[in-house]
Amino acid sequence: MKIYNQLLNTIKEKGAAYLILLDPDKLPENKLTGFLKHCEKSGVDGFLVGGSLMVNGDFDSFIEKVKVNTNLPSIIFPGSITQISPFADAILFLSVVSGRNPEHLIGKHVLAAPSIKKSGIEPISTAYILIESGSTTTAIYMSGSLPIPRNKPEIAAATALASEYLGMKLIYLEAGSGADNSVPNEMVKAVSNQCSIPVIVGGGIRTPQTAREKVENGASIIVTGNYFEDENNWDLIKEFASAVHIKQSILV
Ligand code: 1GP
Repeated sequence: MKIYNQLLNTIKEKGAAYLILLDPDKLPENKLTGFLKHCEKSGVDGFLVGGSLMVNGDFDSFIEKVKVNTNLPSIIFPGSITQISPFADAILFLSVVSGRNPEHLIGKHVLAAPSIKKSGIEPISTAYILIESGSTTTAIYMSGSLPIPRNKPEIAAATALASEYLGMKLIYLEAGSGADNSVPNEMVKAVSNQCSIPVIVGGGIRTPQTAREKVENGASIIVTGNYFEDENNWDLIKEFASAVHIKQSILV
C-alpha cells in the first residue's frame, strides 16, 4: 500500500494531487527525459503510464526509462493486460464499473493478476467510471461498454458508492482522453459527497481553471494527458499543479 498511502498523504497535505498521463504512443522517447524533469520542477505529484493501444515501441523499456529518470511515482494506467511491468511502482487495477461488459469487470483481471503478483508492483483497486463527454471516446470504444449519461450524477454517485462498498480504493471519473467536455462539476460533487475514498477526475481538462473547479467540487486527484503532448504547452504545467494544490496555492 506504499504508493496508495503516498497519494493519500499528498492529498492531505496539498488538498489534491496532480498526475500527468504518459502515453508511450504519443510521447517520443527522445523527449521523455526533458518532459519528466520539467514536470518534477513544476510540482507534478506523479505519473500514470499507459495507452489504449500500444502501436509503437515497447512498454517495458518506456516505463524503465520513466523510472530511471524520475523519483516521482510511476503508476501503470493499463490499456490492456500486456501493460504490466516490474519497473513501475504500482498499477491501477481497473474495473469498468460504469459498463456491463464482464471482460472489463472481472475477465481481464483474472488474466492479469498472476503477472501483477510476479512483477511485485502494487495493485490499487480502482472503479473506472466512463462518463459521456460528447462523442465516442477510445475508452468507450475499446471497453465495449456504455458510459454514464453526463446529466445523471445520481447514477455516477450510486455506482461509485457500490464500488467503495465492494472494497475499491479509488474512483476514477473518466471523460476520455481528448474529450470534448470534461466530467461535469455537479457529477464530481455528487460522487465526492457520496464516497469516502479519493475521486480521480480526468479527460478533457485543458485549463488550470477547469482543474481547480474539479478540486473545488471534491476531486482529490486530477489527471491531464493530451494537453501536454504539445510541447508549446509545457510552461503551463506549473499553473495546473498550483491550481490543483488548493491548500498551497493562490490561483492567478
Ligand atoms: C485519460 O484522464 C486522462 O484517461 C487524460 O485525459 O488526455 O484529455 O487530458 P486528457
